Amino acid sequence: MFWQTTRFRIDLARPRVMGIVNVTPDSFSDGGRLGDAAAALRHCEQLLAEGADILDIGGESSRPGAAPVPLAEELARVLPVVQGALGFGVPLSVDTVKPEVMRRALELGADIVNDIGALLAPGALEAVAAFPRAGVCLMHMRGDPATMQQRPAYDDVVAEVADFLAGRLQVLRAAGVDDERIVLDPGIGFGKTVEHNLELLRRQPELLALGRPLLLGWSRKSTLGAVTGRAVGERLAGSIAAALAAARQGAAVLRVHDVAATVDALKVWGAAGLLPVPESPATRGAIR
Ligand code: 9MG
Repeated sequence: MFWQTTRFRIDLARPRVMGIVNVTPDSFSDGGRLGDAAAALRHCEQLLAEGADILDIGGESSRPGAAPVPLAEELARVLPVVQGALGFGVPLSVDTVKPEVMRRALELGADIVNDIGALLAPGALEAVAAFPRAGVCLMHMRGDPATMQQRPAYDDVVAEVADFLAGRLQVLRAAGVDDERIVLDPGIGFGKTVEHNLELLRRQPELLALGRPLLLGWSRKSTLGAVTGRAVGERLAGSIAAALAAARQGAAVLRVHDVAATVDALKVWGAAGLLPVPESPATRGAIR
């Protein structure tokens, strides 16, 4: 399967690694290291040197309880990094829920919108639909980052996530967005308990029936802390294990902080024959 994006048609015959670029002073992962565009661009180059296939640039933290960032501030954080990273020659994703950020980033030439709100914000669907080749990742979230971890409840988390994603897929199709532009994400940690997240991992193949590639973000998430007893800065091994499990269960894109370790782990599992086999040697590895 392929993911059509503004400049690239990404071959997903092997799992792709999406490196996280947080341009947020309060980022839970880098503690403000990437507070300016130059530092963020250096981080982009580092992730690419480590083997990232896609960069996901975001200016608003989505961790539970995070404060919203005003539009002007988010634009000021994200756009200079997108502008500077366009020359790196890899697909650029913009992690945002704001239609104006989507529009301005796509106008600059960004390739993908990664929306944890699944284009539900007024104007978001229109913003993406207006760019006929832009890729999009639609993520499931119950509630919003401010409230989502307040006793989330499901009868069947996998079925409910699948229903939601199937509904959003229909809405995008009706708006004229081609299937090939769309990737789906069950939203690990977004309005889900530890058990919900683990159930989504165990039963992830059921989501493949939606017919679109899956993107999974397990990196450093609190469920890994619950399983291992580790603080956020000590979750590398847990993150790699979860990424491998997700890839083994059919994930096409892995959103990660620790690119080098994830790339190595995927190479070893690929060599061991533990990952899905590429469709054809001719297209293997191509991002064009
Ligand atoms: C922005 N962001 C944080 N976690 C994420 C996840 O799991 N998936 C996607 N698509 N985006 C995420």
